[in-house]
Amino acid sequence: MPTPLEKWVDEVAGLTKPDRVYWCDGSEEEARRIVEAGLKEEKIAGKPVFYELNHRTYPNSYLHRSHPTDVARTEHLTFVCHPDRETAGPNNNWMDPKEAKEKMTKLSDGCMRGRTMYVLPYMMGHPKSPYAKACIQLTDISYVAVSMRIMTRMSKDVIAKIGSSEDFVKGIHSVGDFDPNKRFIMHFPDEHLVWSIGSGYGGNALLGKKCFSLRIASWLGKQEGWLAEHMVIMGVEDPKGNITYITAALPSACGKTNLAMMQSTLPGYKVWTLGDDIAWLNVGPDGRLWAINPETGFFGVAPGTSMKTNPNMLKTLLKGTFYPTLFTNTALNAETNEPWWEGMDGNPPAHLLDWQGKKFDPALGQKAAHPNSRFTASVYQCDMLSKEFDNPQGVPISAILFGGRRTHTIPLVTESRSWTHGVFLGARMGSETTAAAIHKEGVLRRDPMAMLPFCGYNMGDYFRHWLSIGRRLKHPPKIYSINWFRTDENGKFMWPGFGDNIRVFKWIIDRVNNSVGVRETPIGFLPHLSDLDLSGLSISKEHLERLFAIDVHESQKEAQDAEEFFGKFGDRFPTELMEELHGLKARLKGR
Ligand code: GTP
Ligand code: SPV
Ligand code: MN
Repeated sequence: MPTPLEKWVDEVAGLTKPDRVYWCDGSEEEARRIVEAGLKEEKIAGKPVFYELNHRTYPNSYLHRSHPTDVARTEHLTFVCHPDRETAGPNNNWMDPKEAKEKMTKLSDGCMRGRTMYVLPYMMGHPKSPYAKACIQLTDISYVAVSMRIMTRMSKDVIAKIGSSEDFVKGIHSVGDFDPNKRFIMHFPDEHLVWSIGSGYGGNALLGKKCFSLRIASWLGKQEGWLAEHMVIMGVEDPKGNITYITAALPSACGKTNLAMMQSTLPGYKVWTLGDDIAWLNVGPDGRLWAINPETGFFGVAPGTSMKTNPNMLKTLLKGTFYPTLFTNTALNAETNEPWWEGMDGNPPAHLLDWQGKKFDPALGQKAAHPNSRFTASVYQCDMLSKEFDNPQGVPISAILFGGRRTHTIPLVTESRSWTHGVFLGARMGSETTAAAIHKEGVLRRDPMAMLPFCGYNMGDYFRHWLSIGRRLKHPPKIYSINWFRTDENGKFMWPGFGDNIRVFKWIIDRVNNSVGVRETPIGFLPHLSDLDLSGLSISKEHLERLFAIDVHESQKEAQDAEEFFGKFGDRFPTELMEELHGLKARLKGR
């Protein structure tokens, strides 16, 4: 008797008609073979899936050039198919599940012909964690198979764990013919199923990542009483050796990987990495909030990563273990056979190929690496990985940070007055858009909790869920709003950022330990500027004041914009948060 898993794999193979079906075991030897297939047999628009890089300087590293139309998440082609539109909410594209299935079935008929279907068994979360989930993804491209082996705990043990159960997370993925008109990323939350066709890119194709661990998991979390969030998890060790665990939600390409790997500029402070993209948050029996990172890899933005901004990330990339390191859509130094991107070091090298493999001509004024070019590397290559990384229970969280790219209005750091006010600070978040998804860059959009593209259900209900989690916490984390991106009249970032962000963390830890006070303002609690440790930084008092300046007119406009956004959720938007908004408006008016 075939198991439900075997039956499902057979059914999908019957529809997609691959030449071969290959069940992965997650071994090193197997990874080498799949890379080999990507170097030689498999093609994308007639070109290889992988190119070998200089293994002397970049051990076990490969370059992947995607299809030219397939360079970022495609939010407009991403659907959450709840039985009714209301449950998906105004924050999601919705399609009736039956209609979506019919559409995908039609598009998938024979879509794997001539290819291998890889069956990937993996866990999101440590297998011993009570919060972990057993998953199977089917894919027809080596790049996704190898990436998933880096990003998740892939092992044949997962097949044994699933056994004859029907209870496993399903992902069907095919690159199809990369036609953007036939590209869809469909979620069926009630069936724990993601079905994606037409793209091989990151969040569109690594279905354990955003599709399952955020969109579907957020829905599971709503039903089961936990949260799936777009957050970095880090431990910050102080000079006495105490470690404070903190999570931070920032929209795509707004600094999570950089926080996760922060090289502190304050003596005695050290950051330990737990995750750079996704946190699953559970209320522990002790009434604290506990976080695990369901992933085991970094899929990080390459441009801007340098020995100056993020030395720990570069060291991780160069470590070279039996997990391969992948570079996607970076430029290539044709002389040294090494990857290159803007902001890595100095001027472009003389013999540079751009992300599509064409000779790079700086005179054309284009970037050599795609702005959303990325690296994929195992967390186990990271020297600053927290010793708690594999702890099945996770780590207890003392502070939650909400931030975005805001050139104006939002101060460097603001403390919330309560959990509810903190949820309000998360709900009113906005950020200027980046290259991580296909849309116009640099436009301010509301992005509550950095989850707008990833919340798998109505965000009005999501805000209520956040409030209900707060009610169950005996020791709730403090909640902060942060902003590293405020600019001056010349458009220059006013805060040095990167390793100097530790100065804000030090203040937050001092607040968690109740060792410094705050000043009350209409928008929340701000630091006494003298409590910020700016030793070794040359920053004038006037400059610092501008980082914290509250412009009443701008803040009123901000509140107005948030109110319009909240209005989209109608009755589902919680009154507690509307009261926070009214309180803010009244305080800004001086009442
Ligand atoms: P996703 O992987 O897309 O979810 O993004 P992420 O939040 O992990 O973003 P990442 O850390 O890769 O940041 C990407 C961009 O933000 C790069 O261009 C960085 O140079 C820039 N960045 C990160 N931290 C800072 C900072 O403190 N200050 C400034 N000015 N830029 C920063
Ligand atoms: C993001 O866009 O937030 C990412 C990259 O982390 S992707 O995996 O493509 O979603
Ligand atoms: Mn992300």
